[in-house]
Amino acid sequence: MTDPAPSLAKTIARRDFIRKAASGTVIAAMGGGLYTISDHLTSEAKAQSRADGRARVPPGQRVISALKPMGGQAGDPARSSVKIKVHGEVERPLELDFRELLGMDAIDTRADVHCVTGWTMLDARWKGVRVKDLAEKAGLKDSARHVIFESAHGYTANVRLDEGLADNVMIVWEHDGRPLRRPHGAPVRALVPDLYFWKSSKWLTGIRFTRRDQPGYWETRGYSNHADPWKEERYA
Ligand SMILES: Nc1nc2c(c(=O)[nH]1)N[C@H]1C(S)=C(S)[C@@H](COP(=O)(O)O)O[C@H]1N2
Ligand SMILES: [Mo]
Repeated sequence: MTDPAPSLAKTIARRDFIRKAASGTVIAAMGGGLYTISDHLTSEAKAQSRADGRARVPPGQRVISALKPMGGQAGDPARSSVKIKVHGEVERPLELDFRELLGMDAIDTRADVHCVTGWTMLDARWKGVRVKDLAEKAGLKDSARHVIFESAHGYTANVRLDEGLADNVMIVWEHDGRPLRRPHGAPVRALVPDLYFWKSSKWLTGIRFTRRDQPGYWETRGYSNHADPWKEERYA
């Protein structure tokens, strides 16, 4: 999918969003950005369902106009220092630099994401590779049961293996046709769209497959171990 004028398309989309947002709109300026939460668009999207039959908007969520940077301790921003480890329960552990990632078949796709604080971003565009393909390349062992995303400064997020190998689970380096920005996890982050967004580790350094579950940063701080937005698994 190539977008001839991503910034223009984005401007139009933003204008359209704000026009349609009409009443019931909250404008919040944060980190220099403008985020519009729309009750109107939320109810519009709530009437939709996904291909898998689930509601387009999980319960308790409201639609926002752009990804909101939610913070965290950033890692090294240089693409030249990227080394993504794929390790643990695999036959052939990998250490992929940025060139090697680009050499794989990249996927350009759209996915909705859901933050536990209550915002949902619809149709966010992402480019990267599937965790499933990385697992296959590394020779995933039958003993693997969980996926642990590892990030700079010790942040981790745990995902059940079957959910980590879903088609829409990726590691990504572009958002909306542009290199991921640093607050959003550049150079490379995880993307697990169907679980609350804290599972999508930013500033990614590794993917570890394990036999045993290993609750991560937020999971050991009172948040749900599973984090299914449709079941509102927010807190443990
Ligand atoms: N390494 C790392 N990844 C992280 C976090 C973090 O603090 N550190 N925060 C998580 C949380 S709580 C959320 S909601 C999303 C926010 O992503 P965004 O800032 O791109 O919106 O990133 C997740 N990934
Ligand atoms: Mo979050």
